[in-house]
Amino acid sequence: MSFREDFLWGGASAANQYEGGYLSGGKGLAVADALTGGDGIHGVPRTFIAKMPDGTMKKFGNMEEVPLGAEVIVDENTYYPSHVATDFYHHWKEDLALSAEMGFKCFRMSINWTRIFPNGDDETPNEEGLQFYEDVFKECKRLGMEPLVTIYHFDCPLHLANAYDGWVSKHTLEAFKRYAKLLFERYKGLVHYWLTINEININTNFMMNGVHDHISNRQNAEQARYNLFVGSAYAVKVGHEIDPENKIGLMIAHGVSYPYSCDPKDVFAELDDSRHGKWLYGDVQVRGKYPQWKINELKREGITLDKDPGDDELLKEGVVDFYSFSYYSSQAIAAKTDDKESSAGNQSHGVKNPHLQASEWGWTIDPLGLRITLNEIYDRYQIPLMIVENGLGALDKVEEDGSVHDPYRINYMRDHIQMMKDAVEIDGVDLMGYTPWGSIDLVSAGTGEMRKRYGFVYVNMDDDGNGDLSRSKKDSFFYMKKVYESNGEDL
Ligand code: P53
Repeated sequence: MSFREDFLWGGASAANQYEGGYLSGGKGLAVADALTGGDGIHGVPRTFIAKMPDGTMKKFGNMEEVPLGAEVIVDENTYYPSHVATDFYHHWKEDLALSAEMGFKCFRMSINWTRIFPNGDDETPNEEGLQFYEDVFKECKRLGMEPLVTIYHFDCPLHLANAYDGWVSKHTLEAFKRYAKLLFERYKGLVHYWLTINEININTNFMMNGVHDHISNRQNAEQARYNLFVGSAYAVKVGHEIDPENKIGLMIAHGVSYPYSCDPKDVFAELDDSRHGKWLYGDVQVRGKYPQWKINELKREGITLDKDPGDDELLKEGVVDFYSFSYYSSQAIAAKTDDKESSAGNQSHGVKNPHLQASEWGWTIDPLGLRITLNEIYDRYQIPLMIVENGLGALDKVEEDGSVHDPYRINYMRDHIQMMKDAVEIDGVDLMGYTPWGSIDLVSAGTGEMRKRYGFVYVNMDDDGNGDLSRSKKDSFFYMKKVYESNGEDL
């Protein structure tokens, strides 16, 4: 058995990195709109500018350090990559046509919360924003592509971050519930595939999510995590009530972790890291409750979650239909890390794996790790899986004739799709679809760079905002088209 006949081949994007039009059509400010670009290769982080309670301005490398009471602002004289991004807002017809030409059956995108509720918690929604997405979804359908819609992808409204400490607060949770419910009502019949919270496992630590004091204040971090779980469960429940046809998934940042050695201490370190970093999130959203080790941990640390009546039932009722995840790389985990080189990538801990090569940004390239990941998840939960992000962030060179030769990306795609095929054909994993990341170039979430490109379509835009935003096909465009049109047979 090869890939299903109805396999959802496609590509993935997120509004905060792709859409631009940051104040167009009534949109309000999101945290991402206040984050400057960084320099990933040279390790320069993205920054926020905040107005301090005493009126002075200060720069911060992380929301963690911005004190509550300070106001993160958008400074007129600073360049922010999300403001134009790669301008899906004005190029959506062209981009969807290019995607359909590549053979997409599915297009993953997210809705910008602040395009619907400019402050996150407004009384009435912004009709112009709602209409924008309706037009986009209709065009997807017309082109034979199922929209796969992420409700929340790194775009906490700036107002909720500044005034309410983002997801730490129940106010944010309640605002999210209203927002999610409205989307299900409005797009009923038009959208059938949904993801609740992008990479929920990195959401409390990631700087775009509006939580200020999450590293030193464990109580706040755990409450924010809990509120995200409740918000996700509510979305699943209400989404099913509004339309039983809806298929609603969770979304977790994966990447397999290997014990650095067969020393049981390394093996335990890996177990502990993986259950904190990944399995907790799957367990809550697939099994509907916190695992016992986590309950014990909270108790031991004296952390009490602020729960509302009915929450336990809600977590049970809001279990997902499918399990989606991002996969870019793997990491090695050691009990003792001080004598080893640390690894880069989108996962927090880890040491350098001597067996693997890495990308220009230091993310290891590990196709077999994808087959391992698919098996680990499927063995554990036995529900359908979907890979909703995968790909190689690389420096591309435009030739004089405008072409982009990206054999490194083609090799990465081929090797990973082969592993998906093995997982499906040999291991019997139930895989629904594959939407590689940033199929049309967009801004990097981690570094804010443009030059860290994932796309099969090149967008003429650089790190300083120069470029006419024109689109052109890379060599990988033609490769992916061949793969998709052969339902993954012709690699
Ligand atoms: P970039 C951090 C940790 C885990 C996943 O990443 C991450 C990040 C951000 O780096 O991002 C996911 O753009 C995410 C996308 C993001 C993609 O991976 O830093 O869902 O928004 O763009 C790739 O290379």
